[in-house]
Amino acid sequence: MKSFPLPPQNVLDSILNCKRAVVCGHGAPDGDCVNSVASMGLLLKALGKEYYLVNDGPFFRPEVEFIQDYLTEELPEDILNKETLGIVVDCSTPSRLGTKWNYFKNFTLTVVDHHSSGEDFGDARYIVPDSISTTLLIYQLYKALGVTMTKEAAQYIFRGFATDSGYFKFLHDGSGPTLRIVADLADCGVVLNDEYHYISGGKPFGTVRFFGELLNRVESFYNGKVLISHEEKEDFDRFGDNARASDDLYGTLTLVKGVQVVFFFKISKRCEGATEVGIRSNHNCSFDAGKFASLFGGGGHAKAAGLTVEGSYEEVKEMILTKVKDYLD
Ligand SMILES: [Mn+2]
Repeated sequence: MKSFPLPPQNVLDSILNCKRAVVCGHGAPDGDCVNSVASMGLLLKALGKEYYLVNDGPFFRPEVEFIQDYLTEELPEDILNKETLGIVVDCSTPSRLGTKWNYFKNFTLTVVDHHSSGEDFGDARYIVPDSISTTLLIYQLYKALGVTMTKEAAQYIFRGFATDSGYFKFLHDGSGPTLRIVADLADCGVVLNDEYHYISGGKPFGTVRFFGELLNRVESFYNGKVLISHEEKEDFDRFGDNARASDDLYGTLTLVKGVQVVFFFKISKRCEGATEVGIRSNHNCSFDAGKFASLFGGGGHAKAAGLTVEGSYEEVKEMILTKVKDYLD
């Protein structure tokens, strides 16, 4: 990417001319999603707009919990019409808004997103698959609309970027424009060292033990091209409900020599009797995690994706391992 694609005029107009706005991202939000919602809220506030932030949740990760303090549970009946602008952020299909789509189907819609797959919905769209995070697109909206970037807004934008870039690890060639934005965010008061500890620090002790257990369970298939691990029901009691070790697991396993793809099997909290599978592919191989996930109704990016399917760990593992061999280099 030589330069960052700027927001289309109809997207800018939709925001400037709206009477009020409601902002929403996908359910079970990640860091990019909630920080997109938060920074978009501050933008609307700076423009003097009446606005509401909504999200279906759940909010499982510590770094996304803060957004709950800013969310509205029930929107007033009388704003559910075309005079209200619905701003969808970090979400490529209406269904991922969950129950909030019941609100959004009544609104005029603007979509701001960086997913490469999905549905072509909304009245105005600012879609940049080359942008590593949705928050960087919101940064562009601040610039284009001439809204001053406060330190708080800059922190939200940086945190979304940090989440989706694996704290800079996933940036590839042509990342100059992205890094120039990060430099600007630093000028706005973002301290990268502080942010690293804010985002990654404060782990419960159980997370370390859980990580050790998950490493013990790693199994290798297809000459080490596929590595898998899984969680078990008892883990929640042993290590604590909020012990999340998946990021550490992916970070470690994707660096193993010869590995192409890592699968982590989780017991679904959202869907009784289903298994969730996190997928991460190695930097140097052609395995497309998002495409593979879509075979099972999931989705995501080339290097990181996820899916949820009915069935026990053993059943889903068998299914995935059978299918994956056709996609290895
Ligand atoms: Mn994102």
